[in-house]
Amino acid sequence: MAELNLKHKELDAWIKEIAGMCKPESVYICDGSQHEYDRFMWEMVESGAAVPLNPEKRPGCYLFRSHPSDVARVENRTFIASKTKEEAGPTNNWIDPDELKTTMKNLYNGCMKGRIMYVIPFSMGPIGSPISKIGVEITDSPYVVVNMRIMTRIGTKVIDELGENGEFVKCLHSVGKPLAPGEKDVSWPCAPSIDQKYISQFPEERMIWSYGSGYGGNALLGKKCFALRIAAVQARDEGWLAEHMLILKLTGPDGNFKYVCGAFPSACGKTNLAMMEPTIPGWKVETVGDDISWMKFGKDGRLYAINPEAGFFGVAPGTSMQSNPNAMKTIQKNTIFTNVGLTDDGDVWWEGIGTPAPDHLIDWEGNDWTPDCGRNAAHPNARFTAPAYQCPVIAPEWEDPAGVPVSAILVGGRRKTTIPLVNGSLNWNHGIFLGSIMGSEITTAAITDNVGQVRRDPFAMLPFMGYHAGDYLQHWLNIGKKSDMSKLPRIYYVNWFRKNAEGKFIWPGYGENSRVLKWIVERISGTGSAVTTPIGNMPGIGDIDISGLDISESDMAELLKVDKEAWLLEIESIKENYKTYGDKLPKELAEELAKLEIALK
Ligand code: OXD
Ligand code: MN
Repeated sequence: MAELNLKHKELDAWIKEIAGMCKPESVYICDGSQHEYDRFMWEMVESGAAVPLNPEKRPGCYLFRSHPSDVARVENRTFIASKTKEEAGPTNNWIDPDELKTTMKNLYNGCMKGRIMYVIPFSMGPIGSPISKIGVEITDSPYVVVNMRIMTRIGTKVIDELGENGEFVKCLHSVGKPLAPGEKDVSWPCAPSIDQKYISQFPEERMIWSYGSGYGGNALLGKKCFALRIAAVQARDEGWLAEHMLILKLTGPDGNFKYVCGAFPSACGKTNLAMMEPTIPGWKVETVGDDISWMKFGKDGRLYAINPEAGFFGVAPGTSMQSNPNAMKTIQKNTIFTNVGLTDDGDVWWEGIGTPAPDHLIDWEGNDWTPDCGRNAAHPNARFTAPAYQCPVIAPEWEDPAGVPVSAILVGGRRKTTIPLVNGSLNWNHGIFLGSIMGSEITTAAITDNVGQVRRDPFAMLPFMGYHAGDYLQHWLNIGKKSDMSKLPRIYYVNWFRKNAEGKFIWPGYGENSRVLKWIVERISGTGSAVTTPIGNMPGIGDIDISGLDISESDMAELLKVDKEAWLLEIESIKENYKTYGDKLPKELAEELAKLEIALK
């Protein structure tokens, strides 16, 4: 420890304090170099934690298999430890911060014994951008280090940017598996039981403490914990927006382009939309980000977005040349795969990859697998971690420190009834109303879905709001009050997932969604037409370009219908949901709901 003497005194003191508590064998400050990454990978291959893939098929790629108990974000072990329960609100798990710290300090005490403590200085967003923010993650997991190097910008350049007293978010992570002297490590260390896992946010202190899990958003603390939960609180206090949104650039045949953000809950094809190949001739989509958007006001009064991440942490199963060819090309090299199947020739395979299942492979749990064995080859939440710059359609300006001006925000979920293909907000408050009621049907196999079983997920932020959900929606409304509304993005509620009476999807989705984006861009540009309905501004039949698409007029009519009876039921379900907010339900939203009810009756 004596050699540690960083010029940033607070950082230096914090590292020493954590080392004193966690008692690692040594402390290592990551420089972020390729050499360092290669060395860690090599060490993990040596220890058996990583499997190098066939360099002829997947150069620079590695496979990891997690412990079967540590495969996803653990929402019931995720805590917002604000000073009061009231601040965390009804949708977050709350524990008193002092109590939580006492519990976690007991767990952290000596938790890194026999391990190296890695210090990862990282920037969310391009280093030096006025929209970016810095964090430092302390972890005992080299798997976290290599993933963070892809997902964020890490290393010495970030320490330099911090200077002597730059602000940073303290992120502490441990897998929660100290090693006794001479004890051999397992390939995926983690805490033995679920109730020893804690993913804790301390919003007032801008601090994250994570313990017991090595997987995804539980461990890569720049992503959900910082860039959403903590950043949402910073955004509220500083007057900007930290959102669970993709960012794409859409260019038309005339060369004009617009930037569009989109909030969708998990399993709605967000990454696919962000990298979409439009089917309408002359239109082009380029990717700025696939998961998170930080938006701040520019001097011109418009909202500018950056993607705070530098990589994609995408769900592998279901990703194919048909669903997302650009993701498939992105993950051809330099990619970390977690919990996918390993083919006998050293490549990866998963359900829905679009190629026939091989006769034999090694599944995500390390066992022999054959197509008839009755098990999945890949875990349904298996992931790829890939550098964003490898995406063939990455927008050239994706790292522009100024961000990109946002013209439209999409909100949506998976709804087989009621919600039309696209519906434009009437004004800002109405747009926030649409964002507040979005969500997906809960698809439990045993129940037939109906409007009562919608999981409302405002702006897809339910698991990621670092504070009271009512205050969160009020913040969106306040953004409108403080700005020139004519310069704000327009909000559109989309639904690609309508089904017909036979249970089949009516809209083909994927690249065909570009037809809806085209209408939206035409609307923003003032050229597209729409009809005003009780629920919003909708395309009339014929306003959406369906040339070359095999879809009947009656199907289009169904997709664009305002189903009055269904909406009246929807209103009852929204009223029920709005009770969650108690007296923090913004009055503007209650008004929007009342207006909708009157308009429909
Ligand atoms: C994600 C999620 O992993 O939203 O991005 O669950
Ligand atoms: Mn996400």
